[in-house]
Amino acid sequence: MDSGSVFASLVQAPEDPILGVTVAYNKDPSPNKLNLGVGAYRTEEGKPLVLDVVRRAEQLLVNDQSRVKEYLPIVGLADFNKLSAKLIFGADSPAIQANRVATVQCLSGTGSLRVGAEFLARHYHQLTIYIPQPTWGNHPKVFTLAGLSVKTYRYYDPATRGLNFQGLLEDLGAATSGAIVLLHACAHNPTGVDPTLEQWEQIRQLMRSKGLLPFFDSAYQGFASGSLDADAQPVRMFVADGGECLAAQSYAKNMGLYGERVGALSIVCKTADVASKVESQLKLVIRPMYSNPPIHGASIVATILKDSKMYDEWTVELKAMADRIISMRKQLFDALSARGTPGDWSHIIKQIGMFTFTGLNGEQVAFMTKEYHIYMTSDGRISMAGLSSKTVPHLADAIHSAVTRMG
Ligand code: IK2
Repeated sequence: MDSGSVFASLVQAPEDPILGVTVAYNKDPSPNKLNLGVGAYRTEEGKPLVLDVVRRAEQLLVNDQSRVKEYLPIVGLADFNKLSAKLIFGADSPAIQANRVATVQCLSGTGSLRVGAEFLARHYHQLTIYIPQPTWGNHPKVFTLAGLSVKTYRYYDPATRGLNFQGLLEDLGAATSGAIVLLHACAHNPTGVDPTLEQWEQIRQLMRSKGLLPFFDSAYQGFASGSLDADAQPVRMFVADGGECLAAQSYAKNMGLYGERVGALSIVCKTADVASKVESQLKLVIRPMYSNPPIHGASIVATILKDSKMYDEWTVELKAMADRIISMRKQLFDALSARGTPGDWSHIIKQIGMFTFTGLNGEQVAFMTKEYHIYMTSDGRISMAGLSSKTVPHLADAIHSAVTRMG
């Protein structure tokens, strides 16, 4: 009984649409259950993966007796910040060379987006941010709570299961001049559909001509193509033109550091003087929010990024994760073809990154969960990284059954 509690009038809040899938999965006693909800990498054996290079970096850190547990500065670990900027903007980035980039360590991708949004709400003249339709479910909440006003631009075309490029250009073309635009740097979540480099170039020209401010969300660098440099190309195109932009980076997926909460926010400015002022204001955003960021995850990342041998090892392990996901796409596509499942499933092999946006509707998803114990978000997104050769047939059976019985 909660009567007498000062919180008695509270209503039970719903579970998060993505993380709530894992909560439901954990409660299911079925031995055949499969969690394809949250975007978290699993091995062929269905186990979470800690990269070998991460284990080695941690060992080095533990063995180093000179290391202490003092507070980091408000902006985080200096080495980590420099190396993170290099990772996304490129080692030879003119913006870095000219000290025009302010980088602060934040709590993974989400924290970087939130700090960036709070900064913009305080200091940018336009409070409107355009986000793609659809997008990662947390985006509108992060931006709204930071004080920005969220609008959407067309992105995905359900008919082609590809990019609605015309719609995107029209919506950004009609956007309020100076507005902020959230762009997924690569491996768009949830659709797995990215613009081509030629399309990125058109987006860049349009945005610069209207003075729209790009805010890149880079949660999957290396996961789209398997190459860290190739996946950063869209961001680097925007930096190369000398204009300003923001970028939020996460090491959750590409280094498998999910629970370490390690990421960075960079703001590329026109001059070093402005970048220095921006950094000083970012500190005022961060200090009352969480004071300063945690030390362990950032130390792992810095250890790996500054040692060329460890960096190379990381790229090999990252490519192996990306390749396993690509092979899951092929296996699922082949399994559906073998079953003669009605419909065109070629988008499974065309889409990139961690997710396939299957096109299954909410009813079909609910059926698959009830009858096959397969857990996924109700928008029909499946995390390909949660799949293995052993579980592909079970998923293909479930999709086949859902489509033929509830099509
Ligand atoms: N931005 C995007 C586009 C993301 O996909 C994520 C991670 N989402 O993962 C959960 C899921 O969709 O299944 C983030 C930002 C933030 O990730 P983090 O804060 O873990 O770095």
